[in-house]
Amino acid sequence: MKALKRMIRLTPIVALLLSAPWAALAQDKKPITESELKYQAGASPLAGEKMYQATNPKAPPMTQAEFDLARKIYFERCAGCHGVLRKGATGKALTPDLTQDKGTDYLKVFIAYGSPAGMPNWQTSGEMTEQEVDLMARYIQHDAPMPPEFGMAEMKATWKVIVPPAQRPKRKMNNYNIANIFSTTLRDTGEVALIDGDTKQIINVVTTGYAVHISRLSASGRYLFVIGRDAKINMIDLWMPKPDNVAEIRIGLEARSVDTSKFKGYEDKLAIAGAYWPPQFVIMDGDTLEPRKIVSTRGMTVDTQEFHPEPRVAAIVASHYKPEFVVNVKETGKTLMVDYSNLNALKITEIGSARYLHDGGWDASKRYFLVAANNSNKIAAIDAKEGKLQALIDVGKIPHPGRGANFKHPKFGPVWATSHLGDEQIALISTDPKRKDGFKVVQMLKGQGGGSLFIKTHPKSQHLYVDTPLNPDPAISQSVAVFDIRNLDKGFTVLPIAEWAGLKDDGAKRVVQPEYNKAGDEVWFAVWSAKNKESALVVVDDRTLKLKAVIRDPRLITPTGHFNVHNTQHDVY
Ligand code: DHE
Repeated sequence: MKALKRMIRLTPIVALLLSAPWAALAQDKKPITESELKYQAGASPLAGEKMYQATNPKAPPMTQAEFDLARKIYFERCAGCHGVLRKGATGKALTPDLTQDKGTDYLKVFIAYGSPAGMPNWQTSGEMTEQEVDLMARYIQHDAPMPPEFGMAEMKATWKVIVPPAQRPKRKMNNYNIANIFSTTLRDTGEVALIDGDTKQIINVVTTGYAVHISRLSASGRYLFVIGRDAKINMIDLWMPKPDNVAEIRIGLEARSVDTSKFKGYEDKLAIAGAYWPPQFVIMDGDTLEPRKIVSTRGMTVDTQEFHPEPRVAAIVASHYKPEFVVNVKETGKTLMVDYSNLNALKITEIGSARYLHDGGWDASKRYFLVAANNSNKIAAIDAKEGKLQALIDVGKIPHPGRGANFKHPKFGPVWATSHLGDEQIALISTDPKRKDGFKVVQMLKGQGGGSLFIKTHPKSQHLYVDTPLNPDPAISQSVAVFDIRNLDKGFTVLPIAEWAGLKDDGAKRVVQPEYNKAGDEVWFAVWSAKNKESALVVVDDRTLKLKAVIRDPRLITPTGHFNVHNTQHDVY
């Protein structure tokens, strides 16, 4: 009742503000979609970090307790879009110079009611109380508190070699077909399930970092590296009788990416991980994770050339052409080619493209790395041989390829494909530099809808799978579209993956990330529900597009990504 009265009192101001462009608060921004919002607005592990209260005398006062609560809410709900230091990313910048001019009432309306540009209606949706909205409106008028740095001493303090290299097996000590093991992210339990791709049995559930994100393989395929959102890396030895952790380290307070050196002569020698906070990447020994070199990514943006204090590290891949890591930096819109042949005289080639670089993968020749600049609706193609930008390609709204999909188009030759979070299109980009239309979109397919995250094919397959887990329509988020590569104009077939899982309860059952087995004749999907609901993995026979197996197990809590050892090791996608 009190809330309602308060809302009514705010009504004229609400009407005024909701019709006024929120863009006045920051740089002009395109509206963001519901799918993108769901994707970006995940809780940051920084919510649990201690930070000093920064009090701005021009802002409305806050007690220490209020500040601590507001800070926690900010990192749980807001930081994914507005950035750690509130400099803006998918969401607007919310620094005191911008927010104080607006005043508390104005800010409260925006937080409570949201905006057509994509700001959620936190109060009217019931996600925040009136008191919390008031708290947040005051909080964002104070200076953003700075989370702590994380240098060599902090890293070393978290570094553990659980089984030293000398005590590890000298040869494979199990009978698993290692190349066909899948590492499945169990997002909300902070674990990965190692699943035997041949028998579909769980080999081990290994404890990893918080809200674990991706898995990558060493060049030899022996070691599996897993990174959590809390920047913890776990190194798992697949040669052990029961594969398990042999080393771990935290390389920061928040992270998403990890990879290992793949160039000839450097196989299994080095590992690299990129952090969201602090904005930095770290090169480590490939067999122990001992940190060797930390490099900050703070610097100037590619376009307006202004300083950015928190350029997060997004996708990292290892070059096959040179002893280099390809490190993509989100907020500055730059790809760094990091030459790891001499860590004491580190050479970095900086290639500018567009903001905000996120995820990407190699073309079939592994010479070109194609990365989504998702806020610019572009794909940047990096030539790893020449160390230059090959092309900046306009695609659909918010491209999100995962690592993309490579196949031979019947008419246009080799192409790399991406789907989109913001629309239903699938962009096919020619990756043949000799063609006139090389590194241009040669065809746009129409999929089921927006909210797509991952797309996949395999050199032995004639199919292209496109998921749509963040589409608001459950019929679309719970199924997957399959195209016949030989006849793309025919449109797609829909596979009801969630229905095939046969789950009894009413979970979200989002179907996420197609991943092939080693042979390329079956495709695995996660059917992802909340932590307290049952989830499953569904395996499809790629030849017949019929259900082949359902993997259900009480330990499979919130499965999301899955990574086949062979395909991940050899960049097959
Ligand atoms: Fe991811 C890859 C960041 C939310 C599942 N994700 C990546 C990469 C980055 C990233 C930078 C590329 C890593 C690389 O290749 O080195 N992801 C982020 C976010 O910042 C974001 C938007 C919000 C967040 O809070 O983390 C986010 N991601 C998600 C999810 O909600 C997903 C769907 C479920 C989950 O497990 O959290 C998810 N992201 C994945 C997966 C990959 C990934 C499965 C690897 C794709 C691949 O094929 O390699």
